[in-house]
Amino acid sequence: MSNKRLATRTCPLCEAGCGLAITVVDDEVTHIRGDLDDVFSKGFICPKGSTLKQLHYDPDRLRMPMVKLDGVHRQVSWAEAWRAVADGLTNVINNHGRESVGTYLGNPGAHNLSALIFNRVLLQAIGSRQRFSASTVDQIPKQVSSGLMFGSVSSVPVPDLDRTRYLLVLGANPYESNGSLCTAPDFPGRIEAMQSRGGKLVVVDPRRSRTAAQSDEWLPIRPGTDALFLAALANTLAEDGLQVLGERLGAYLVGVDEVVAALSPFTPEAVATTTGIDAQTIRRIARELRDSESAAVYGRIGTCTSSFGTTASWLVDVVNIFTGNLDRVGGAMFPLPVAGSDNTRGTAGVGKGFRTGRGFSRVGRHPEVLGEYPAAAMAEEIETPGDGQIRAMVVVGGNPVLSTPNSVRLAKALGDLEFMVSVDMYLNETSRFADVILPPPSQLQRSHYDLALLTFAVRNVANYSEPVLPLAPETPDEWEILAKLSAIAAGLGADADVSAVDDLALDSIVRGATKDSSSNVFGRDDRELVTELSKSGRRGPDRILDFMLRVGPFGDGFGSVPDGLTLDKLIAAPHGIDFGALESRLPEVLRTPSGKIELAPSSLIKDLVRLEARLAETTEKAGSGQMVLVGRRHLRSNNSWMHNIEVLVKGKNRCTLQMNPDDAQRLGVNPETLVRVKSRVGVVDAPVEITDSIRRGVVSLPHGWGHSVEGTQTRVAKLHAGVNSNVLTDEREIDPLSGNSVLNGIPVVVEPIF
Ligand SMILES: Nc1nc2c(c(=O)[nH]1)N[C@H]1C(S)=C(S)[C@@H](COP(=O)(O)OP(=O)(O)OC[C@H]3O[C@@H](n4cnc5c(=O)[nH]c(N)nc54)[C@H](O)[C@@H]3O)O[C@H]1N2
Ligand SMILES: Nc1nc2c(c(=O)[nH]1)N[C@H]1C(S)=C(S)[C@@H](COP(=O)(O)OP(=O)(O)OC[C@H]3O[C@@H](n4cnc5c(=O)[nH]c(N)nc54)[C@H](O)[C@@H]3O)O[C@H]1N2
Ligand code: SF4
Ligand SMILES: [Mo]
Repeated sequence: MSNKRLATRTCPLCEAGCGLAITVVDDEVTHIRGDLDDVFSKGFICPKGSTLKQLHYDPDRLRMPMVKLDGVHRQVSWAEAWRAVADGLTNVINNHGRESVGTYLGNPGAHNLSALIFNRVLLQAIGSRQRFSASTVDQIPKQVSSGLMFGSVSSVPVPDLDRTRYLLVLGANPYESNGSLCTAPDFPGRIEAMQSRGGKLVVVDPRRSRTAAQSDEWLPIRPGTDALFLAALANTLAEDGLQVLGERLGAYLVGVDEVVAALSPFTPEAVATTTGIDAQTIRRIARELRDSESAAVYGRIGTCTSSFGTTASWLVDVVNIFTGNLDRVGGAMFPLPVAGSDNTRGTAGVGKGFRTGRGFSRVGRHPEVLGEYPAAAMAEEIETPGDGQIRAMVVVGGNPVLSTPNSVRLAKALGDLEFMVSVDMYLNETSRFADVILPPPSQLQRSHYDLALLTFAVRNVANYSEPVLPLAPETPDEWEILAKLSAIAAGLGADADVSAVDDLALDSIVRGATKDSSSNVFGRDDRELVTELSKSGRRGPDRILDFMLRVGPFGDGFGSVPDGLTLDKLIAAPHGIDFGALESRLPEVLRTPSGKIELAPSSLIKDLVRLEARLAETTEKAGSGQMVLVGRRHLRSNNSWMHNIEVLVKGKNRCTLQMNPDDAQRLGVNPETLVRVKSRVGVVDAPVEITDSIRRGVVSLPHGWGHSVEGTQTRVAKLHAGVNSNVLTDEREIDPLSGNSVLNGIPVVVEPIF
């Protein structure tokens, strides 16, 4: 008799967090579909969701560690791998000190409960300031602007998608990406529902993306100029008079007059030429936003990965405020995360605030931001001799060789390290440089809770997934890998006990909460709470999650809140628990020293001077091969690492350089030929795709491709290699306020290849 069961779990591949219903027969996954009963996604999935099965069974996915000997990776036992890590790391630390160990934490860590809890432990154990992550090629500008304005880097207002009547989207393409910093399974369906109830979608994007194609109005902006467009929207609103702020928002704001004054140069007329959007349109959009029953402005990758990433992110919320839409139904709202958010801890309404620059990187003198330095500075920190030079790297779930700027330089630098360890399930473009690769179990063999992404959800929901398949015998879970690495970095050796690391991690979290006078366990005996938590037999992130749920805003407070949430209760609800639509959180959500929304942080006001200078520059030079490069995402792709799944890569080549027909004609480029693209830092040859869905003067190449390098073990991806767009992006170009890389709006020259 075969043993058939149905399991549910949240898809960990992108931020939408869809519920999956997984059929398992005798511990073999036979089928994955959308979970119709999931409280949030209600059956929706994209083509990637069902490929967790293919990912699990992918023969190239590493099941055992690898150690590199004489340039070749070979499979070893876990014991041997741990000895190699202990030797390698200890040597570097003993010879060069802790600062010589760098870390890079990649994107999948934001979708992974083990990493979300134990990466922090690892960073502490390593004890180096040389910390880098995918945050600085992504969302850190929004976190900085939120930190400065609202006092917490996780207080990112999200569009109240299900109730809004007007959505202005800048530099995001949720029809392909399924949304980001706005957790909303079936984002497209929610947009269409808004349109059916009479709402309007406006998309600002140099490309007529799938989202732009669905919009009621598409504004093909010049790359890199969103901050100017947003400044002009705010300028128009201020000029018309800000009565709309009224008492509701007015009472919580400081710095209104200062912002209004600083925005005065940015009239719609002043920005029209540079942005490519005429003054009349800018004024009209500003007034539509203000006069709509409700409206939200939402900016993502296109606004963040620009030289004015932080300023644009701030201006998004300035416009949300100037139209009266912050923190109200149908506007831009603050979620109330069920677990783990720093805006549900500490005194409500006031806090220490946020600052950057508590230290500077060694070579480029980049300010520290959220405890890290720009990923773009990683190569120089490895190459440049002197005290604190990076000699060893620990990479957890990241592929910076494909995802960070000037990849050629970074790849060379990684090759020159004394020691490198990757925690990764593939031998790929980055992990091929690792002396030791430690593979985590597959996505189906671990528990899950979207601790990070539910912080940005358009409804307050909680959903826990138990592992669908068991771990192979003698195989560590990812948290055990991270805990062991931590112990080794702390000098405890290859045989160190991971449960001691786990206990310490839990103890420090519990102690913190019992000392927080606003916590529902304030003043309780921390030993007693730890004992209570441990009764379940849970270890690692599950035990810590239980604690986070119980001290969260819906938690049981270990008995102090009858009917409150615990992990047991969440497990008993396999389709998740919906705590309802977003509700107003001002002023309680604030953690600024003033207890107000800081509308005019000095660093942002100062950056407007730099922004004004941008008005004088032109991005496109007519009559030459000079173009600006932007990226794009495709529904069937996930950054750099799902290209080894045949069903996702088969069919026509998607790694093409999109170009407008007028530019193609001007440059003598013929359809379906190869073109050469050159930037300050590199050159790639890519097949051209001539399409009128892109603005003149702009070309687009997706990132995450370029799988033809030597020494990897990704057989399918190699057959669909594509080219690496980050060979072209420039590591010198960063947003000075956040350290984020400029990945869009790269000056390039495009030439036909004859
Ligand atoms: N299928 C799929 N889904 C994903 C991912 C994936 O790789 N594939 N990655 C996930 C990750 S890590 C993230 S961060 C999110 C990102 O989610 P999104 O922010 O939605 O990312 P993109 O789809 O890259 O959309 C960015 C858009 O910005 C446009 N753009 C480029 N430059 C500019 C500019 O200067 N101004 C404006 N206004 N627009 C510009 C591009 O043309 C593109 O359409 O997606 C997540 N979801
Ligand atoms: N030009 C350009 N570059 C970009 C972007 C862009 O829009 N344009 N987007 C940027 C963005 S938004 C992001 S988020 C970054 C992503 O940058 P990275 O995080 O550096 O790269 P990923 O492609 O996500 O690679 C993830 C790695 O983790 C491994 N992995 C997958 N799951 C797990 C897991 O559960 N545990 C562990 N330990 N490893 C795992 C994969 O095998 C892969 O090697 O790329 C950025 N780069
Ligand atoms: S949209 Fe994202 S979370 Fe949903 S199935 Fe696709 S990859 Fe998974
Ligand atoms: Mo990302």
